[in-house]
Amino acid sequence: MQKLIITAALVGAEVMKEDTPHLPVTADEIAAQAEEVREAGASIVHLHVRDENGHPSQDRSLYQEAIEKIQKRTDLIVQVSTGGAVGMSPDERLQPLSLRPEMATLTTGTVNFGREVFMNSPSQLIRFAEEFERYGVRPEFEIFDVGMIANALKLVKDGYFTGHLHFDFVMGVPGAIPATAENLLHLIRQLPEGATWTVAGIGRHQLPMAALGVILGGHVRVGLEDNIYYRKGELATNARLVERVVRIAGELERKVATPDEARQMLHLTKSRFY
Ligand code: KMH
Ligand code: ZN
Repeated sequence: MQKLIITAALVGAEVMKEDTPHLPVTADEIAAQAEEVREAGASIVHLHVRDENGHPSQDRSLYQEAIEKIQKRTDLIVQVSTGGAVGMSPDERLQPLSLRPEMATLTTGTVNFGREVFMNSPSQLIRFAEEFERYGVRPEFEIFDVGMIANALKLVKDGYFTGHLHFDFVMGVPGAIPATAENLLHLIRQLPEGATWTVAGIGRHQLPMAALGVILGGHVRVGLEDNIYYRKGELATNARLVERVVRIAGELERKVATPDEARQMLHLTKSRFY
């Protein structure tokens, strides 16, 4: 099996400081936790940012500040979000792409998201794909439901993306694909030869889906964006969530990738802009 790539989703757009004091919201807090998860074994940081009130934002300069601080302290792959928060406009969501980050997420379909709808219409997908092409940013396709894989492969067929393909299965969002082993196997079977995948379980599904990712030869995403608990009733920190995945991988004799090893596996070119 390939070495395990661990992504730390440190912040997200839904969890607030009131939910957990461990959530990093300022650029300094984000960079400090990036350093902690790097030490714990993560090789990618999935990045959202917050404004001065702690609210989700896709502001280009806030991303720039956070990325510069992360890159001063770590060699992590920085993967910015183009998902942002539900209700944000495409223009708002696309802002961090112009920073030419090493990687960015691209959700390839519309999905119910709790009580709301996460909009990614077909015409919007083309607009997003054109912006990825324009800035030369490598995508991680965010797959919240099975049809989104076909949508991603259509963008590939239409020539928007070439080269290595990497997918993240986000499983267990209320309204989207349930986090079960059967569903994970079904998602994996849809992928083209040579593609890589990560699994991100939401809430209490984070731990079992991470274990399945390790066992099945995929990669794993954990972090407070997806789950704030270490176990029932006990709040987690980003570092502890990563440390636990490293321990599971160790018991199963799966080695953990460094950021540079992950770059090779995902065919990325290192980009640092400070
Ligand atoms: N916050 C969700 C609506 C991504 O980062 O690309 C979208 C999301 C996916 O978190
Ligand atoms: Zn995200």
